[in-house]
Amino acid sequence: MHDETLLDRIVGIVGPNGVVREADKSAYESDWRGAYNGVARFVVRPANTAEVSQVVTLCSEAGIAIVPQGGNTGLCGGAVPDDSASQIVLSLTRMNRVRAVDPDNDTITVEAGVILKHLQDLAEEAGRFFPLSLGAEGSCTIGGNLATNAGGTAVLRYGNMRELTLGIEAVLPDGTVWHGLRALRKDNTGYDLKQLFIGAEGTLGVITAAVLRMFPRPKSIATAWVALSETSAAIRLIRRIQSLCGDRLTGFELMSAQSVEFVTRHLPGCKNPLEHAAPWYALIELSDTQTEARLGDLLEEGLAGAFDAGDVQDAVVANSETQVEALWALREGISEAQNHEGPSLKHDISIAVSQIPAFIEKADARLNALLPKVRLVTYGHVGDGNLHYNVSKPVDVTAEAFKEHASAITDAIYEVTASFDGSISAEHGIGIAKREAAKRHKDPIELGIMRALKNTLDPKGLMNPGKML
Ligand code: FAD
Ligand code: S2G
Ligand code: ZN
Repeated sequence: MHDETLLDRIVGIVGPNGVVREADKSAYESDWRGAYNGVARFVVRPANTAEVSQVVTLCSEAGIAIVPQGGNTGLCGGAVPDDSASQIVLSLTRMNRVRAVDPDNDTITVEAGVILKHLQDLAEEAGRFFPLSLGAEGSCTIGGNLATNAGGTAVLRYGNMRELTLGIEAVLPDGTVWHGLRALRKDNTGYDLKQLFIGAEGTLGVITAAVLRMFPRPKSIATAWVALSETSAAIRLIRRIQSLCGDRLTGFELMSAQSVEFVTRHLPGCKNPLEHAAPWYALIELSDTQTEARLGDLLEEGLAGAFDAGDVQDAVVANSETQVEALWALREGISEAQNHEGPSLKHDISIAVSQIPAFIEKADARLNALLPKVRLVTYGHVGDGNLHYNVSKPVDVTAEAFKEHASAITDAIYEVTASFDGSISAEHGIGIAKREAAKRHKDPIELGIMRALKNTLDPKGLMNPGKML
């Protein structure tokens, strides 16, 4: 179908405001880091599910591929078009309505284009809490959070998007609308179909809305920044705090000295609150629905025990909201700070929590043998067994030379991950970035089942082709 005809047909569905002008397309054609770039035939922004359905039907009949896009903060190149200028980027950002808020059912129903931070605020306005929290929450969307099964810093207590979702509405690759917005906690009538689309990265259909769980709002928190001598101390500390506080432990983030040093070097106002440097740091957060829950005392009791056991070298418990924010800024700033240090390689791996120290030891040894003085920016949601094992080039190595080592470095990290029966993607998905690695490391039977599902739901292969599978 010629561009003019196609454009006329699309404008006939979404109106002139529903198609991004040629001059403004570039923001939709590159990912957050500029690591993945493409050319969209058109960027289409439907306003509602009916328009999504009509555009998808039109594309299905015309054999035109679609790339669903939310906030475009994904880190695996899953939301950008290829460079054929044949694919339509379908941006869900205009679909940002709140369809229902039901505090008594503890659910909220929103459209895919709602920004995560806005959803957190909506839950708060309803006197409730929506726990998903990640560094990109100011621009990532609920549709993208679902499509990548996003995790973030509160998974330890609340789980990732799979656990936070009760129902979804989606447009299938042939344009059919699946009305799955059920607000039921129990529905044992066959396969749990919503879970097919959650984490599918837009390869099985376009998620247009979701029923999400809300939770009692925490009324007190306690946050500590802890200096650790070794990673095994971090694992012992998680269990110590959990034994003392149970599920009031809502966040436990581990950071290497290198990670923290990048942040204090590049992000103005970010300062390590502890006087003496340590090889590792942990950021620990407790929360409770009681206003006077003595969380600070509990945290101090746990840290004192760890100190006596030689696990903790030093610690500070935040004594103000400002200090809590400053500690989280140290943690959330790592991603951005690393960008200031030249080319980096990101690895979002997961292994059993107990294996974290052995993994780090083995992976560090492999990388130092591969490229001496490589800088290891190791941090992440260690309570979930999820490490962001990111690598920055050695100071005295050129970007080009570092790039020549890139695949050997990533292969080595994924081999070590596999030796611990781990996953090459804990929370960011596969996209383009990890497609080849997934072919090597995922169980072939699992890949076969995934391909069978993809061929059944998207026989023409028009939904986000080239991503994930
Ligand atoms: P996009 O990037 O637009 O799309 C991501 C994928 O979902 C693509 O494959 C796209 O095709 C698909 N998609 C998007 N919308 C839809 C839809 N409506 N229907 C079907 N498919 C769709 N992620 C974490 O899990 N945990 C973290 O802690 C975390 N921290 C981050 C920190 C920073 C600073 C940044 C930049 C990113 C971080 N991310 C993290 C990654 C990213 O924010 C998440 O993957 C997020 O869920 C992506 O949402 P998005 O709306 O930007 O999706
Ligand atoms: C985080 C961000 C991704 C990265 O900060 O938790 O998910 O590796 C990560 O920069
Ligand atoms: Zn993360």
